[in-house]
Amino acid sequence: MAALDKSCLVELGPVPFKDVNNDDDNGQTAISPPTEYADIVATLPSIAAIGDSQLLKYQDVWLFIHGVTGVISIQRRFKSRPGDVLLASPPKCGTTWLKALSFATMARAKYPPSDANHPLRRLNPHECVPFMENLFSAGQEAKLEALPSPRLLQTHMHYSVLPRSLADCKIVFVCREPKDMLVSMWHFLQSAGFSFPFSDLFELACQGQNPHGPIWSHLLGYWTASTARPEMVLFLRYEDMLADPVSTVRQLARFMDVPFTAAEEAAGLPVDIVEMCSIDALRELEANKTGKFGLFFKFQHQTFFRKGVVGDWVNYMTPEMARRIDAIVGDKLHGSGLTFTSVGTIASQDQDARTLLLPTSSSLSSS
Ligand code: PAP
Repeated sequence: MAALDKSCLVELGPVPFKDVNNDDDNGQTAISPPTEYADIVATLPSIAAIGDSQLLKYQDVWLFIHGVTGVISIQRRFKSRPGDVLLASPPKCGTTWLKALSFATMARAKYPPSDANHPLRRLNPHECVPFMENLFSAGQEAKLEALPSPRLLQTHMHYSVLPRSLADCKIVFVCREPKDMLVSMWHFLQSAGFSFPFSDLFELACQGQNPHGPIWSHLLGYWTASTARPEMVLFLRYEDMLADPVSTVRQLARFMDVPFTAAEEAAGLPVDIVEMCSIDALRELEANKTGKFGLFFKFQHQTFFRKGVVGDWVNYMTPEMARRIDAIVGDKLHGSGLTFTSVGTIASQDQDARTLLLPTSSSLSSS
């Protein structure tokens, strides 16, 4: 793939997706799912999961049916461009935050964080950076073509199912301690109208059958890629981002080949970006208090900004549940060098839990 002239990246920056594709109804009336994959979909193993819905197993990943169509369509139709940057994650691991930080960092010349009309002050982060599966499953991939380079794109796909053209892009992956991820996912699905006990999602996760599961193969795919090609795959953890968001922003800028200059550092740009993208700042904005995201499932913008802490799992899991999933995930990750550490006993208060559960970062090669 031909390289993009990096000197122009800072000047250009990504353009907010919604500024280019501004449908009144967020693309609702233009939904036109591809039908040519019906034969493939019909043969896939399926399970009844999460209320009345089904999950299908496509290339060893459990997905809602729209997700399957989206992934197949991406595998067959996506055309990468020089300069594309892919943000990848399991759901509920900090995608919204990573979108905001990455967009603000890459677009800082055109949209300084001091700008009162900054795109992230008038749009939800998901309206700035498109979710690929959503668009391809709705037959709306032309909207990605309309987006000028450099493009920031987002996916929940496992590394193993990425088409070559996407795997060759620069990729930023963010993950999160799995128990907190599951609690966040449960709240999120409840907010979209799914009604089921947390224990259902927990059981699915233990079997590797949660939406976008197995959790461990999602993690291992990007972990392995990041250790093999650290200049192309940046592996981040939500917990590390919370502990030191300014360092994360600097890391993002370096990785995207747009490091902060001495003048930008002196002007406090990394700190300004972190403050603009903090959960407290974002959740107060009208764009995030109102509106919905999603084509097949609808999620209120406000549901993307819940607690934003480490260790909320203690409020939803028994010690036995925690030990069980820790053991399963630990066993699956064994030997990879990737670990998640839950220290101590179950705390009764959120605040105690946060201090107990901060992960060790000894296995991180990316910091
Ligand atoms: P998605 O996969 O549906 O896009 P994602 O953004 O990855 O969701 O995850 C949402 C989580 O990130 C929420 O965690 P919680 O349920 O445990 O609270 C949400 O609160 C958290 N989050 C969203 N924005 C921020 C932010 N700016 N800073 C820190 N955490 C955030």
